[in-house]
Amino acid sequence: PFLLTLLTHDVFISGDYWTTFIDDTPELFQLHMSQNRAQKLLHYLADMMVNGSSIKGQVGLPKLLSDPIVPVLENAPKPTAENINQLQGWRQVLLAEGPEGFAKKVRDFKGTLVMDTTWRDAHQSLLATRVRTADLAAIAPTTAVALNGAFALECWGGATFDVCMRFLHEDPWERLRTLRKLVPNIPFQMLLRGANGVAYASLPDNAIEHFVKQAKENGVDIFRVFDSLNDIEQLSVGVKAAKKAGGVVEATICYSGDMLQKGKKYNLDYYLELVDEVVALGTHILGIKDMAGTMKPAAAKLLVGSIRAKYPDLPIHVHTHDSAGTGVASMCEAAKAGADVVDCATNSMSGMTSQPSISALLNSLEGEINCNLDLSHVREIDAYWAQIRLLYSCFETELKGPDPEVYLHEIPGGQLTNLIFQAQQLGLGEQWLQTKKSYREANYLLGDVIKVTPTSKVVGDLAQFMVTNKLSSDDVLQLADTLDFPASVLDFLEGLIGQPYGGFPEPFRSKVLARNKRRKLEKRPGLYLQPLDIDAVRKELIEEYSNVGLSGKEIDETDVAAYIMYPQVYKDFRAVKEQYGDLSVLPTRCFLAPPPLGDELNVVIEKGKTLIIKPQAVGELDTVTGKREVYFELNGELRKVSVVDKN
Ligand code: 3PY
Ligand code: ZN
Repeated sequence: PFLLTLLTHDVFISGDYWTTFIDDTPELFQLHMSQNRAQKLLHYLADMMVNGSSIKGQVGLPKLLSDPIVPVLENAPKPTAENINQLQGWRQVLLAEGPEGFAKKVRDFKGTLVMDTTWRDAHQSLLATRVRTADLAAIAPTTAVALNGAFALECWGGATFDVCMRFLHEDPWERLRTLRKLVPNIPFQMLLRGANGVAYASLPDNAIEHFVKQAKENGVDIFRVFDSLNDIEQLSVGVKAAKKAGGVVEATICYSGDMLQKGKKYNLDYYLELVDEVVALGTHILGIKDMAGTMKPAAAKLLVGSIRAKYPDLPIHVHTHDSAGTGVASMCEAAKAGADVVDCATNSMSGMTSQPSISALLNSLEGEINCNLDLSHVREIDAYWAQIRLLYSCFETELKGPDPEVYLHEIPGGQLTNLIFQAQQLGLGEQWLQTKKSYREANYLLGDVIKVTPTSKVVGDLAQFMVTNKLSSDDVLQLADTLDFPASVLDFLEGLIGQPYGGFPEPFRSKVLARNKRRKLEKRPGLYLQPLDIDAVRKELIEEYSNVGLSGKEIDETDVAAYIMYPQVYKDFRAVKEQYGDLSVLPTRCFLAPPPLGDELNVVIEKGKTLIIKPQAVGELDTVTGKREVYFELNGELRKVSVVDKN
């Protein structure tokens, strides 16, 4: 219909159309754009109706068949933009006082504040990071009201950046901007992997600086910066970038193993010395990151208490995972020992490999420590997350209870879920038991390293290599100069992830590197990288994408940063966008699963523009073309899309 309208339009027929036509008749082009967008969305739905969902890691269909309902808070202002803009949360303190003043006020607060990790770590740990922006945005205004007293919402960084583009076909920057507008009162925290940014390996320092600057400008307030080896040189790259961007810096030490056990490499002395180095970097807040959940309550008390005694003015923020089931107890001990902030997740997204439950923590501390939150509001917003958990049930791992073996294998929460998921997919219970055992052995083969992204991947890859090839620890040592180790193991041994505490394992390292003709880096990897020519990257992207199709968006600095972090993922993301348009507008149930025939979907493609889509029928297979026609009603008109049947 567009072409016909266009061809019969007077101006077009007169021939004098090219430069002025778009300006003078914007309604025609807008119509074309919406029709084009609608057609692309129909294509996505049709493809799913014929071929099923193609989202990686998805097993089965969502258990929630309707759109989730946002609860109404009792005894609270309505979550309108006007009301929310009047709220005075910790973000207002930050905006008024700046990072130093903010940190001081946090330290001066009489009680322990809470950071809610639901929007990042909780779904990264439980649902393979698959929660979409639309589902976060829907609860954001109510959260702004309910959690006004929270220290922060962790909502970005870690795996969310990569997964957003790669599997959800969404722009992570758009997520950040969207949420920021909806929540002006609670600080946003992101997880930054030090010199790796949000990637898995070091980037040139100027690329990290550029990325962090965009993150700050688009809505991140607090940067939790860690390094997977607690390598202070690596850590300082992220710390400097966050400071330069004007963010609150939370330089973080990673806690590994159970320091209460005698003879452990990572003991109290190790952590206290590390804290001295972190403090010397000039951090605003100290983070303690217990990514595997191996920090027992007594360890939390000892570690936090010792740091508190040494640094009375330093704000301390503690993070854990509940894999062993002791998360609430550990956070309570941390709070009592002087932590200023502890991490929790909304109840329906807590426990096991995620953070401890927020209500459990608040109830445990009730009467003793003020956490600045209203328990009933915390409970009320969780009703939403109970539905979200069902909506994303197709990414669940069957975890039935705490795993005390975490004290032995020390697998970080998110990775534990992934590894169990993989073993479940293969249906091999025996294999899972073996993986846990090999993971433990792999850790010691590599020198007992801190395990968190990306070192956790190195240990995991070596463990899976050992399981697949039926190798014991002794076999690996003896055959070190004959085995073809996974690439990540070679990268680690080369020094591409940084320098481990206590050095690399020898003679294992030398043997493996010699066989693979790899270097031995003695300094942080960034020092071997040339600064990135960011202007050249920008130019390249503008040439490639600026004018792609009518849905092409102008390249901005966040695209440049995304491309630098994940070049191929960014390109694939643009290609999907070109093919299907902006998929983030689809409700999750029909993003993840084909809509039932006769269903009515209301899809808001932009403010004031809603598409009413009714899937009508799927046609017979055309054996010549291998395609099927799929029929829809779109805003009352019949539409047909033809897709290849891949089955
Ligand atoms: C990440 O780096 O994604 C993590 O969550 C580390 O714990
Ligand atoms: Zn975590």
